[in-house]
Order: sequence, then C-alpha cells, then structure tokens
Amino acid sequence: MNHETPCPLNAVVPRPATVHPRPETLVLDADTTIAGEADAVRWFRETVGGATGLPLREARNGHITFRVTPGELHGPESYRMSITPEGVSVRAHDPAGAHYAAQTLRQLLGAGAWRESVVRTGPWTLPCGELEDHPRFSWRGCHLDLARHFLPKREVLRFVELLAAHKLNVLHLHLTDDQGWRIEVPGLPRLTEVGAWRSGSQLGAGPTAEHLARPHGGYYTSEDLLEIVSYAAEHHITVVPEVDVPGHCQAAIASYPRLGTDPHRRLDVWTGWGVSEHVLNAEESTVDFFRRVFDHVVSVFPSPVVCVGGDEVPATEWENDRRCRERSRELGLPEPAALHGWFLRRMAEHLRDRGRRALGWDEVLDAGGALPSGSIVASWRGEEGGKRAVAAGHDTIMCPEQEVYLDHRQADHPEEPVPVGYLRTLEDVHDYDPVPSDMPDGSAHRVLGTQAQVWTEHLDSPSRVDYAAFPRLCALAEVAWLSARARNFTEFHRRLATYHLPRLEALGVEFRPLDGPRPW
Ligand code: TNX
Repeated sequence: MNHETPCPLNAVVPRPATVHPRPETLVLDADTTIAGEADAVRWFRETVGGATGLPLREARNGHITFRVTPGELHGPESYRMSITPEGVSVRAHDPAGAHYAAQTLRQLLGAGAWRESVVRTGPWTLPCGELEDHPRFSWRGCHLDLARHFLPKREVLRFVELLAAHKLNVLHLHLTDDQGWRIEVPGLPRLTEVGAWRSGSQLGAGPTAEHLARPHGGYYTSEDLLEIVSYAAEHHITVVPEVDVPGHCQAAIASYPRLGTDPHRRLDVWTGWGVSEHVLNAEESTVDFFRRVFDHVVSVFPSPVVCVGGDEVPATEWENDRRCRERSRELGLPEPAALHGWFLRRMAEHLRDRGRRALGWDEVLDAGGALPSGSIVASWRGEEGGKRAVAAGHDTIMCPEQEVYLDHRQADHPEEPVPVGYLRTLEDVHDYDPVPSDMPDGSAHRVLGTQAQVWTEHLDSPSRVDYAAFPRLCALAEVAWLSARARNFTEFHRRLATYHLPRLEALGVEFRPLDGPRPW
C-alpha cells in the first residue's frame, strides 16, 4: 500500500458535511507554528509532531490556529476550517469540535502522519479548501466486552485512540458478566480475587484442547479505570461503565454465594458461553451490595449515564426456588419473573438519586415495572425496543444486532476466524439508518444515536478485537455522523481502500483486509 498518498478533503472518514476543495497546497515545515485551544494544540503537537518530526512550535499567531467560537457554528462538536497556502484557520463550537478538526488535519496529512515515530521527514502537505462538519448524533458509541476476555489496560487506551480517530465519542465498557468480573470494588475483595479468574474457556478463537484448558483472567484497579476515563476525556470520549444485573452475574455469585438464589451452593466463574441460569436473588442485602458496587462505579466514572445491563435474565431459578417465590409475593409482584424489573428499578432509582441516568438493554422494557424517567434503552434485539422506549417517553440508543454487532462474522469466507454465526458485512454496517422510517412523528430526537457492539466470547486477543472492529467501525462512524441520504457505499469503499486502510496499517491495526481474512 502507498503510505505517501495525501488524503483529499472529501476523502476524510467520516466524510465531512460540506467540502470546497481548492487546487493549492499548504506545506508544513520546521517553521510552521500552531496556536489556540490548548487541548487540540497539545494533541496535534504530540501525535502529528511525533509522526512527522515537525517541531510545530507554539506562537501567538500560529500558522495553524484552533479557535473556539460558540454560536457561529452548527452546534455542539461542530467546526469549520479553511486551509490556504498560508495556513489553517479552525473555528470550533467547543473543544470537542477543535479536537475533531485536529483529527481531520491528521487524516489529510496522509497515512505517514499516523505512525508513532518519524519514518520520513517530509515534505508534509495539506490540500487547500474549506470544510464544515457537525455530527448527526450526540451518542456515537462503541461497546467493548472486557468480561468475556480481559484486555490489558494499554489495549483499552489504544482502543480509545482508535475511536477518537473516527470521531466516536462514547466507549461503553462491559465490565462484568458470568465469565468474569473486571472492576475492583473497595471492601468487596472477592469480586476480583475470585470473580476475575476462570479455569478455562468453553470455546475460544481456535477451539483446540490446549486452548480450552487455558485459565483466563484479569481486572482493572480504580487507578487503571481513572486513567482510562481521563485518557478518554482528553479525546472527548465519555466512558459509560456497565455492571450487568440481575442476570449475567455468575462471576459475582461465585465470589459471594450469598448473592445467589441458593447461598449454600458453590459456583465457579463460568467457563461456558451463552447465558448462565444463575441469577441474583432479590434480597434486600443483595440490593444493598449492588448499591455499594454502583456507588463505587459512580465515584470512578463521571459519565452522566451508567449501564445496569438487564439483558437475558432467565427466570427459572426464581420460579423454582421457594424463597424467591415468597419474596416475589412479599413484594406484591405478579410472578417471580417480575423480580427482574423490580431489581433493575431499584438500581436505576439509586443511580437517579446519585444524579445519573440508567442505561439498560431492551429487555428492561419487558421486565415489568416502569423504569424511572430519564432512563435510556439500548435497542439491541432489532429496533422494536427503541420504538417502544420512545413511546414510553425514554431516550434510546439504536444498536441492533442485525446491523451493528461486530462480533458477527464479516464475510462468508471459509477461512474466517470463529465468529458469532451471523453475517454482518461492511456494507450492512454502512447502510444502517438509526432512525427507522416508521418512528412516530416528532420522536426522532429521542434516538440519541447509535453504537457498535464488540462482544468478545471469540475475541481472545487484541488482534482479534482489531479484526472484528475494523474496518466496520469506520463505516459506523459514517452512520453516526451522516444522514443515510448523504452516504454511498461504493464511494465510501473507495475512500476506505485508498486512504484509510493505509492509515490503519500505519497505526498497526490488524483490520480485516477487504479481499479476505488474515491467515490466523
Ligand atoms: C447477546 S447483546 C448478548 C451478549 C452476547 C452477544 C453475542 C446482549 C445485551 N447480550 O451477552 O455476548 O449476544 O453476540
């Protein structure tokens, strides 16, 4: 691939809203200076300076200036920029807009500007012209499952950079599940002493006997998570933490058996995939336990939204256990299955009392009992959940598995690595429209945005996460920034192949090549 091709203004991903290219170029050299919004300046100097060797000295009237001028522009996160042979002038609505302008400039410099260190010394040129950009949605997310497979902190930080490079602004971290508990909670040490480790895996990326037997684990300390949050904030990304209750909880029950429906049963952290039938009991002490967990979550993550999970909760244990049946009668519930909604409501109310909005997967709508107002529903089993949520007065994130699940296989090729079975091509992701055409009138604003899901049952290494996420996440960025009308797959595909895969390659991302799988 040619790493020297500079990227034209209209080839940026996601494609900017309006672009007026001009034939001239701006040459950046050792005398080029930079000024303006401090974070954008710092980020540009560190990344572009590091890759190009340009000193990019700060000077009062820099050749490249980032100014924040709210009011003049299109709204939150928007920016406008003009590139002439004399310099670059950026006007941004806010620091996020300035950061996106800096990201755009880095793309325009070509793939060489995405290396960690200097490979070629120049010349470094920018195409001239005017460009204006603003996102379609305020929630442009990617979810990452750290529970099924732990990723070292440095990989999570790298993932943050990759999201920022595509102007995505939410990283939803799935921190707990049947197969692992990944967040240290002060005062509840067994959650990570026991819950963060499992003896093997039922099916990994390459299901050999040796692979199955391999123990797996890891967790993040509060300091690790604070570092991730702060690094994400530098990139204008909100980290939305998820602690999944009251199902997907076997790792927590293995750590503290009193949380389960049978306190005398000793469970292991689950080694199987799928959904464990072991769920939380709905005792007051378990409510208190998870209030404590969420209090800690709130203390680490400043996100206004905290995810309580709520997906895939089998009611079998509640129905079969005498104490659970009694408990549900005592609470005045119509059936033991309604403990699902009852428990979630308690958690969502607790978060509301702490000034946070609860986010739940769309099963929360079936769980019985209305969610507190302000709660958000993630519509994953298609778009019905999102539509129902909006009808009930909630905001929604559209993230249907039929469109934007990146653990699903991306081509019908016999050599694809073990994926979740369904086919989700680059084109499927690209063509997704998060606002269904049959949304009730006047309710489109309740679709806050969209998010891709990277579940990791089969993604047991950073390479495999790269492979699943890219380049489909590039397509999701287009979905999150542009209306369906403004998108064209053939044109996107050409842009991606010519300018962006070389950029990902320069970054060291092990994306899925367009012409077939990697050999591992
Ligand atoms: C469903 S999406 C799940 C996850 C799995 C995923 C695999 C959701 C809320 N639950 O637990 O990892 O399918 O694609």
